[in-house]
Amino acid sequence: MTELILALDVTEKKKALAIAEACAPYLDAIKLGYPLILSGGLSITGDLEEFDRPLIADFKLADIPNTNRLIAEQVFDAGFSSVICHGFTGKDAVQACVDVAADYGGACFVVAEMSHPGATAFFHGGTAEKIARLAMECGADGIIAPATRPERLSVLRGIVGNRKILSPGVGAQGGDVETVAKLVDGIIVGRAIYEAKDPVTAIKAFSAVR
Ligand code: NUP
Repeated sequence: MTELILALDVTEKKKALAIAEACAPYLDAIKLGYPLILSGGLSITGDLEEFDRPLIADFKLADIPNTNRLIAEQVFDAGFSSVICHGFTGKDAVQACVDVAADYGGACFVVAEMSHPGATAFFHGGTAEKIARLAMECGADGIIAPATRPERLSVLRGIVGNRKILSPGVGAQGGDVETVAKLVDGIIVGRAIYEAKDPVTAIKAFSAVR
């Protein structure tokens, strides 16, 4: 079954926690990024603990190996079970994230190709394929690849084999959940759930497709 990951980009802490609580029974993991961490503080990981769902840190680490390592250690110390890093920084920088994740018994996912329209300015001409290969060489647990371009998911699947593809871009960015769910290991959904009039009804609909 395809995992359902809630992108909790809600900048009002109380609202974020209420949505997480209501949606928790229907989701496999919660992804937090800068919007909520910068508004609610890193300690929100402690508040989310009671819903008993793995937390993914979407900080898209993109620094030198030492800085990536220091950030990744903070991420896992804060209670996250996975971290997302960029791959364009190269092997040593990605390896630093993968190694920290392994030390903590966690996972590292590498952004191979982004989902927004502008991403194709750089993620083209084989760049995403190169990053996906690099992620595999480093021993990453999987990649992030775009639900907005299902044909690219198939190409990248050929590189990552049975390692995971987590895919943002369904719903608000236009990706079709039925098409994408068959191609990936996890779909990442934000606005289509947390901006819905009734987030539980919305998440149930996504959950039913998997
Ligand atoms: O390529 C990417 N596209 C993307 O949307 C890589 C990501 N990490 N994301 C994240 O997925 C984005 O930052 C947001 O947290 C989530 C998608 O949210 P939404 O478009 O479903 O609201």
